[in-house]
Amino acid sequence: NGPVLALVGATGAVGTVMIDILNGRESVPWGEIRLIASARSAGKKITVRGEELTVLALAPEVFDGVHVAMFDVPDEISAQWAPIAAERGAVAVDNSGAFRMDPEVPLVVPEVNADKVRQRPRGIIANPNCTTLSMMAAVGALHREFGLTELVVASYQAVSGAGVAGVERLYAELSAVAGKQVGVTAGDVRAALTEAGLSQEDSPFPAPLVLNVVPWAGSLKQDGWSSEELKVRNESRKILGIPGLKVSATCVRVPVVTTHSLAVHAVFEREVTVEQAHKVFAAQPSVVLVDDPAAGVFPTPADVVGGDPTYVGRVRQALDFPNTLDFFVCGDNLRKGAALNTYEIAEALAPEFS
Ligand code: 11C
Repeated sequence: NGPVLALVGATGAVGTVMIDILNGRESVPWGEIRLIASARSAGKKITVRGEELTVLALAPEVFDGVHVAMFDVPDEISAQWAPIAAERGAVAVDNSGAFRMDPEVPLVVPEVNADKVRQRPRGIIANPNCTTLSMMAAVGALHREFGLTELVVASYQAVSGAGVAGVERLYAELSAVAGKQVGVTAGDVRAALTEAGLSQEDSPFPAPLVLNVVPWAGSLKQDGWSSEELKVRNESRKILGIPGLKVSATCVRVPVVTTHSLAVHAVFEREVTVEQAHKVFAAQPSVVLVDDPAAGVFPTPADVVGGDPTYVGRVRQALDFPNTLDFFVCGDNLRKGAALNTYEIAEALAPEFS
């Protein structure tokens, strides 16, 4: 009566969105759904598709009989447990960074490289980082038509990319400055946060987020690059299957709760017009074109959060560069950026076990 699906990390930020996605699907191919989390959350009851399920503690035996196991947990937990799930016979679909660049693990965005789900010698399939994912459906569609050669992007990343702690911090900072005339002299925002008892050391971000933008996401890597910027480069190359793709990214955190945005400058082998690009976007089912600046119509996080598609607008031809397009994309970092893409991979696997 259908394959068995497991969700590891069922009580976390992405796991919670995953349960919303499972509950929102018209139908699902699964005969059984198992919810798994740390021992701390085990025993919790969560209703999935009308059935009250008890969260199980992560242990090797919980993967027995599981066909597809989705992991929405930190890198170190995935690194340890996805291979255990695979040994027990499940295909592990992992949303962490632990396996993305492993040559024996496909990195899949179904709209771009769905065929790769069958090439999984380790029994593990990786889901990209939410920043890369937020632009991949749009960039992949353009690449198919015009042949991508270069990508220069700046991200505008939401705080939920840093998990529940990121969201709580932004709300706390908003309360601390509410009604205060700050943001007018250097350091006055920091002073207002300190006065409200919010120390910078306790924040998941390296500077105040409220009334601010912070040009940093992830950890420090070589030559001043952040881990997030290198992920955008390396993962884009792997997903698109262009090992020599030239990529440069600057990742920036902004005071948005959920939905990452990116300003993209894309260079192609062939000539491309805005009209042609609009046609390509309109033909891609998971992309919604929102591009009428004369009417004030373009994608913004506040207008698209909670949605599944990638929203694209501000499509222009760069005036001084041939064969290029500039555009702006917004994608919900917890849905398509994380849970939804993982679930789409799991659904693509289901027929193998039905
Ligand atoms: C952020 N993109 O916004 C990150 C979160 O590699 O899966 C996801 C990190 C990852 O902070």
